Amino acid sequence: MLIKKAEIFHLQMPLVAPFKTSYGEMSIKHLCIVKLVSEDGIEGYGELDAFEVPWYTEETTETASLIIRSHLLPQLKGVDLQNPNQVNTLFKVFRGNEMAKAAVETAIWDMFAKASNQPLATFLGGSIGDIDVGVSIGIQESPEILVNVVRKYVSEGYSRVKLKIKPGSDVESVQQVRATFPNLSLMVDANSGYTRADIETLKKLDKYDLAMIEQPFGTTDFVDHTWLQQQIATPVCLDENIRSLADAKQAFTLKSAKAINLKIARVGGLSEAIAIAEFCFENNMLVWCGGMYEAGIGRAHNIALASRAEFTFPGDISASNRYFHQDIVQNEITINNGKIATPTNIGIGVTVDQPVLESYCTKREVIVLD
Ligand code: OSB
Ligand code: MG
Repeated sequence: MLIKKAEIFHLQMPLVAPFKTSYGEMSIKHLCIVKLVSEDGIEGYGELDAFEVPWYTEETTETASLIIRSHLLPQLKGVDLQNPNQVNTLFKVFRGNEMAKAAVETAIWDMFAKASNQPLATFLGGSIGDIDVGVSIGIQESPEILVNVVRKYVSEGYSRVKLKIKPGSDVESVQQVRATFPNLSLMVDANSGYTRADIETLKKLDKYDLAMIEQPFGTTDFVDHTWLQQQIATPVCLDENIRSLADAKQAFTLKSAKAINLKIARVGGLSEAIAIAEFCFENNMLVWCGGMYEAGIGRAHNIALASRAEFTFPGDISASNRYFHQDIVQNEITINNGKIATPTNIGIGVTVDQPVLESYCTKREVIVLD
């Protein structure tokens, strides 16, 4: 497969509701859609999910789109790809920039799935069917408001709820939600907002039967997470820390975590993501699919990945309408009885709604690879 042309659509999509984490607040999702075309006219789509601001990782929409244009696409020039796994190796010569890499690599997976006439889910080794999904709820104004937001999502059928926490907005919120929903599968995500000095707060959270506590400490720390895991029964889950299979091995060896929130964008694409999922499964570490406030393209890639057998815990894969007034794909992702169905059409299985895409588009680049 020879890639001949790329288009990068820069989008700004207003969110239905602002999303607040320990990092800050987001009310417009910036993203890029990467469309690749092969010499045979096969089209593949990937989504660049770096944020506008470099708070979750170093990458931003601007830096990552520059890396795609100036380094990643030129690296594909003249290469007759035999297998989508080759892309991961080709891109390894460049350091970091995982989200930029994933945007291009996932588009190539879409092309190969289409070329083999298969839905991406089965092409990736997963299956067609329904996947269990959860919801990640941002920090709210008060615990009472939070309880009502949780109630709404539970009534929509989400089978697991994740609460964003930060120092000062944690124990009281968790206590009230747990008191209202004694049997709910509940977890928290600190987005690295805590340090060792917060151990007493973390020990209090340990009393609420949480499925896990995600990324309490620094984004490159493994040692303090090990120290914490030794003192609490709640499994520690790593998100920001895990950028590669090597990071997953390090977390396992050092016993820094019992679970990994796996995001395609954060680990540079689907090849690395599958390798991490396989590693976790073999070593009894829980692995589940995280989210990056994706639009319909990124969401479809997540659903295909989460259809693999390693994914037994509901992912942060919610319906399109929880994020956007209108998604950029014709067949929006919807939730039925707490589940999302894997698309059955070939490739990512969703079709871009071009007028809607263009309505969010602020800039379009065309790159010809010859
Ligand atoms: O930490 O998992 C996170 C969203 C943006 C950046 C980081 C995170 C998140 C989420 C939301 O938790 C997951 C989603 O609904 O897409
Ligand atoms: Mg997280």
